[in-house]
Amino acid sequence: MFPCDFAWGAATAAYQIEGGWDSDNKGPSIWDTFCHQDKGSRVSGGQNADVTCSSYVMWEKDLQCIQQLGLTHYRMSLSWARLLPDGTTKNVNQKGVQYYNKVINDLLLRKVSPMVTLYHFDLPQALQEQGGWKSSNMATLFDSYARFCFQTFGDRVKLWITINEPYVCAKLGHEDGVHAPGVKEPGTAAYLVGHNMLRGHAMAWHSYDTLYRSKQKGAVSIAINSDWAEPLDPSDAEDVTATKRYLAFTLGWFAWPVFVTGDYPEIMRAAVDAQSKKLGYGGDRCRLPTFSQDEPAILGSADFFALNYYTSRKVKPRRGSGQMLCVKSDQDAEDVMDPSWPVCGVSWLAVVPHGLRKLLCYVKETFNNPEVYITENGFAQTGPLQMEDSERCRFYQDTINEVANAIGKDGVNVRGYFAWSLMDNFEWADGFSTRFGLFHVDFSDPERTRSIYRSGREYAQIISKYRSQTSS
Ligand code: PNW
Repeated sequence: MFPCDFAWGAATAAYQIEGGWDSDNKGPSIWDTFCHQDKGSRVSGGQNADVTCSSYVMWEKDLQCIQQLGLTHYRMSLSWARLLPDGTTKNVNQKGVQYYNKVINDLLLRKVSPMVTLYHFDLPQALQEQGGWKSSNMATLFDSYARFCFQTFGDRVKLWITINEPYVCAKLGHEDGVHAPGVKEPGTAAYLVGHNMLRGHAMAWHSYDTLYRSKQKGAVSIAINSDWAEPLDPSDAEDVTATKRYLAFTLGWFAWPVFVTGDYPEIMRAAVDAQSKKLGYGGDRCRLPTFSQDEPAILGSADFFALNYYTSRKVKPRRGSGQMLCVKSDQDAEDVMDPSWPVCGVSWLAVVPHGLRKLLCYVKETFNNPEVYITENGFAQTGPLQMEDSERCRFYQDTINEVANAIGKDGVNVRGYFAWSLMDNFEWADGFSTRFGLFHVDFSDPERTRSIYRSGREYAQIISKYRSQTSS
């Protein structure tokens, strides 16, 4: 039921695992700044990822973990500021190039295909000082960085993700301010940031398409995160419409322009405009920008669908507080968890494996049956360490069954599955208190010893079982 060339993977991101935050000429990123500023008050326990898993030094240990799991693919990200310390191609850090060359070459030696994310939340601080993602310029700066990476690594890397989770960067980084760069400008900045990320993504995809594709023969997409959502009461028409709005403001915000029309979902634009009008915002100025016809087309700028799925929600209209200028008010949807869903580790993560199958069907139907890679999916542990993590084992068994059914019964063209994460790492504003790994990392040990969880052993067994079925 899994095709023989199915990608069995695990994922990480540069800032979360590398450490070496100022080693060998690396420039600071907005996450370095965010963690260091205000006496560390931005992140749980004042923690930072100055060292974290120390993969910048100990990457060979990661390779051993990857091999122990029997992965066919590994999703990693590049630190923009490690390669280009000031964010521009005027100044290339050869040490950074060497580092990623070593990792990529070693993966290939071990017959593991890299999937490389260009941008996973860590903008060079130098570019933030020029306005960051709120600035229109950022799209072309991102395109130059992307071209540099295609040129430098594209002979060996065949699967690219331009930007990871633009929703999280836009909303958590520029509306709620709980992620770097910590901007709190509700109702405006998130739309601008999302817009510039989509523009940058599309420029990079077109650069690949015209300059590199014929020679390098790879594929490029953007990783979009979304919950699955259902009406709280399916017989209530308002709940049904609120659910459509909920999905339009999460998955649709980024997937609709790329896969359907080249513009934002109509219900999203209508909702933002109606709310602006109601609050008397800005006269003719739209908070949700429009794409220029003179720039590379957004529509069609992806070779596959890259989906990050963690959880599900039940949805009803939002009551009260519609007077505020913010994304949540525009979206006008209240999301709740079904009391029957267990919640793991972090408060937002209700464990709903069957939601993934439903979301995959929705993606198939809404976005014209694309090839899909599940680029992230995982289960968090907090509190006392449990190496025998039976709940997480159950979670992976159930989830992979749902993926098998999506492929076998629903005909969704799923091409790969990446567990988040290869190993415990720096979980953004939660610091090290939240553990998503298939390997435990001992952060009190200078050697940063990696030890496999039971879920890691079981994931390895699942992979080996399905691979032997398809290869025989
Ligand atoms: C994703 N939320 O981010 C990221 O791509 C990973 O880097 C991260 O470690 C993983 O999910 C687990 O959280 C998210 O607050 C960060 O809803 C925050 C949220 C969702 C996803």
